[in-house]
Amino acid sequence: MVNGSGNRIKSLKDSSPKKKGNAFLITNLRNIRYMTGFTGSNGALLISGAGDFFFTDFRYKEQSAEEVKSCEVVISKKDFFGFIIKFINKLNLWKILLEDTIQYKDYARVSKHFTVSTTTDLVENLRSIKDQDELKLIKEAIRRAESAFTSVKAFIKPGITERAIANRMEEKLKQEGTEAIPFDTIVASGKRSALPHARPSEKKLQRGDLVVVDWGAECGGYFSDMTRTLLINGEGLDKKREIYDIVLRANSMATRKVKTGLTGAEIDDAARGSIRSAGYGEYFGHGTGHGVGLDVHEKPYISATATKLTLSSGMVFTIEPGIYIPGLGGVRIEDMVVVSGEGTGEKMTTLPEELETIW
Ligand SMILES: [Mn+2]
Repeated sequence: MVNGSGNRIKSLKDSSPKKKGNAFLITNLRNIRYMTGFTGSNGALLISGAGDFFFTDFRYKEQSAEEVKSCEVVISKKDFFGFIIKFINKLNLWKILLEDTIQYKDYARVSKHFTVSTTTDLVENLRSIKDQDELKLIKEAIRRAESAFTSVKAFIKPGITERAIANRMEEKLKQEGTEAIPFDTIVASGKRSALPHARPSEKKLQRGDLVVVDWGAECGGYFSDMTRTLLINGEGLDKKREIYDIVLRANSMATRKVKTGLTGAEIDDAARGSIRSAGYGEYFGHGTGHGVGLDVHEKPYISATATKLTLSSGMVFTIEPGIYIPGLGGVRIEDMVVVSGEGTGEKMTTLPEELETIW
C-alpha cells in the first residue's frame, strides 16, 4: 500500500538548509520506501534544489510509476551508480550528502566526482515518529501476529517439537496476510529457553519446560514483534514461576514509566532496576526494547546507554525484559507500546500476560 509518503520529501526539504549545489542522496531501501512508497529492491532518491528524482532500473518501471508519486522517476541504464553520477553532474550539483550506511564501493565512486559528506540517521530519526497511517498498519500487523499465536497455542503441548510450532506459526502468519515475515520465529523450550535468540530445534516440549515464543507479523511493510512465555505443567516449577513474576513486574514497571520527555535509559532502568532488586540483575543481559516500524529493529533503542534519547509522542517500541538462567530456562515478555498524544505509554499488544500453564 502506498502510505502517507507524499509529503515526506517536502517536509525533509523544509527542515534542511537549502544551499546551491547541495543534494542529499538516499540509498537505504527502507528509508526510500518511507520517503517515496517504493517497495522494490533497487533504488536511490536524490533530493536537491535542482529537483527530486527517484532512480531505479527497468525491472521496476511499471511498479515505480504506480508507487512513486512525490517526485520524478528516472529509469537508469546499466551501471546504476555510474548513471546516477552522470545525472547529478548534469544538474550542476557538486556537494552530495550521503547516508553512512551506503555501500563503500558506491561511496568511493560518488566521492571521486563530488564533495561528499555523510549523515547518520537523518531519515531514521523521522521514521521513529509514526503518523496515524503508520500506526494503523502496525496495529494490523499486531492483530495478525496475535491471531496467529492464538490459533497456534492449541498446538503447543508435550511431545511437539520447537520446529513444528515455529513452522505452524509461520504458516498462520501468512494466512493472516503477512507477506514478509520480519524474522525467523523463535520457539525455545526447557534449557534452550535460556538462549535469548535460540533457533527452533528438533527438541520436543517436555513436562516442566518454559517455552519462549518470539514472533512477528507484517502489514503494508510495517512489522510487529512480541514474545510470550508459556509453562508446561510438571514438577519443580516454583523458581520458574518466580522468575516469570519478576519479568512481568519489570515489564509493567517500564510500560507504566513511559512518558514524553523521559530518556530511553530511564525506561530501561525501570525494568532493569526491578529485576536487579529481585536479585536477578545478572541474568538480564540485553536492552529493554527497540523501535519497530519498517524495520523490526529501529530507533528508538531503549537501553541503559540511551541517555540522549528523549521519548516523543508517536514513538513505537517494544518493552521486553527477560531473565535467562543457564540450565534452568528463560522468561521473556515482550509487548509493543506507543507514546500517545497525551504523552503516556499505551500498550498496543493485547494478548494476556499472566503465566499460562499448559496441561
Ligand atoms: Mn524484539
